[in-house]
Amino acid sequence: MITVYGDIKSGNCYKIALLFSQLGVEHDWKEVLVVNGETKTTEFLALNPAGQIPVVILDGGEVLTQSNAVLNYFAEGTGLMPQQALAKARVQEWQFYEQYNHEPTIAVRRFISKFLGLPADRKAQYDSLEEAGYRALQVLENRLAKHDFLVGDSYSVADISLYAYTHVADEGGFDLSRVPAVSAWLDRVRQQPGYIDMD
Ligand SMILES: N[C@@H](CCC(=O)N[C@@H](CS)C(=O)NCC(=O)O)C(=O)O
Repeated sequence: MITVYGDIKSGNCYKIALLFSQLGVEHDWKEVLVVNGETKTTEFLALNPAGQIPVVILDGGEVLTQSNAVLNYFAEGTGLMPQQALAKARVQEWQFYEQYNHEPTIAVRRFISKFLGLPADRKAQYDSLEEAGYRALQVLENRLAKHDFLVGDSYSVADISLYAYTHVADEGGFDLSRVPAVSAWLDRVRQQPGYIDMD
């Protein structure tokens, strides 16, 4: 049985829950909470020295980390991962963008606000990420104003990677009405077969 260590409220973990639901991958979900220090115990660090969720244990006992690597591993050979090399690279383009520009702004503001309760000593960081977060959303808006999905014409793991934190960006203080094409795409993702919510 595949085991996932994660917290469904974390976008990086939710990506995996969403993909597994859409592909019908049976798994055992073990809850691990960052705010309780559960990712920094000796036992957890033995699984993932980076001290982060999600962590996935494959059937054979191999440990797989990095949310987008997990998505790509399970999506390979399914309709959610294109077969052609350039289209696969396009999926990765979005995933690297997500991890370098989108997640560090949108997810971090959400974490500071929703999980830490916007403490005074994190307010400057929270404020400093606003402009870059809107820039990251605008890049999505530019693509989605002309296309229904991020890669090609159909739903793929690239959409899962970017949907995870975008759909809860309001919890990080972002006004999604400023990006109408993104909002319409969020609705399209919600209509995909096997879709599950974050909670
Ligand atoms: N690049 C990693 C990021 C994972 C990550 O940042 N996980 C967060 C929860 S969303 C975490 O475990 N944070 C605890 C920490 O960094 O100490 C991935 O995509 O899986």
